[in-house]
Amino acid sequence: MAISGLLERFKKGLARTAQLFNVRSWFGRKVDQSFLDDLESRLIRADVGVAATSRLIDRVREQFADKTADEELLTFVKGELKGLLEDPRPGTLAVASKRPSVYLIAGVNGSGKTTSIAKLAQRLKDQGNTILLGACDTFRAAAADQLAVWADRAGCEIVRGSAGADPASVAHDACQRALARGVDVLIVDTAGRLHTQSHLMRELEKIRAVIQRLIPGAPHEVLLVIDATNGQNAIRQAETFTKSIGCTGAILTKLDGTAKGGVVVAVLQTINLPVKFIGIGEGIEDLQPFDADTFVESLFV
Ligand SMILES: Nc1nc2c(ncn2[C@@H]2O[C@H](COP(=O)(O)OP(=O)(O)OP(=O)(O)O)[C@@H](O)[C@H]2O)c(=O)[nH]1
Ligand SMILES: [Mg+2]
Repeated sequence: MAISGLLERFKKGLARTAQLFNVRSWFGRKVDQSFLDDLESRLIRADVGVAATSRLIDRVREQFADKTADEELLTFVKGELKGLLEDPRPGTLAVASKRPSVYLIAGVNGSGKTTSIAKLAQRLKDQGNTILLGACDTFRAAAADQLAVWADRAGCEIVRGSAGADPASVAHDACQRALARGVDVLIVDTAGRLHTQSHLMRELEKIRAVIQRLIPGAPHEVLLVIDATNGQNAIRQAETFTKSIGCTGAILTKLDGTAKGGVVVAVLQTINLPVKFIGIGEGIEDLQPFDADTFVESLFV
């Protein structure tokens, strides 16, 4: 996608958070305590997180105290936010040296796992990969059906078990099928679970262990799907998931439905998880690779 097209898509998806960052309306104001309080409250409401917010406010105070807010201040704030989002790890998905690359997807109920998998499958297929989906959400009968509809649309195969089957056994079958078919990518869907449900967290660890045993080096990514509308609560959930199954990255969904887009900063700063993709709408095109520059630019319109 052309850069300007991507920026437009980000802008549209992030419009609700951007409302909080309408800095141009502050141009001409004196950078005094009331200005800093205002900026601070906006950053907090956008769920940037307390630690990152107070650091940013201190930096603005140092540089701009008693000056007049202008384009220079805007550039400074953008630069600081980009700095907070800087990450040496690649924003792209790890690719196995030997097929298949396996991506395990986890997260709390309704966070957007299955639809994000559909969007991801379509994206990877469009890039020329063959894809197999593993429907390890055997908790709800409808879950595998939902994934099957998406698999059909994207034209990829799916491995599913009977309702109530052991999800790890479905993961086992999916890995074997992926190896037998020589597909490029296996994406494994799992049932939503609360981070506090320890037996369900253990089930996830078992799925992971099965994948690891059958395919050396796998899973190549363990992606935590986080509903951005949960803001700071999502951070606490993410910490537990990361401890339990060693997440390698996050997919932050539903950014279009919230003003809490700053949670991207918190995910990176608090749980040190790179944001690989963001969901900015319900359409198949609305899962986009995260790009810190484009993200920050779209918050200041
Ligand atoms: N607006 C918006 N809606 C989204 C986004 N991602 C997912 N959704 C919606 O969120 C709802 C739940 O999505 P699912 O993919 O079923 O969530 P899930 O995590 O698989 O749910 P469980 O399997 O029940 O835990 C659906 O209505 C999706 O369309 C997004 O980026 N933006
Ligand atoms: Mg699901």
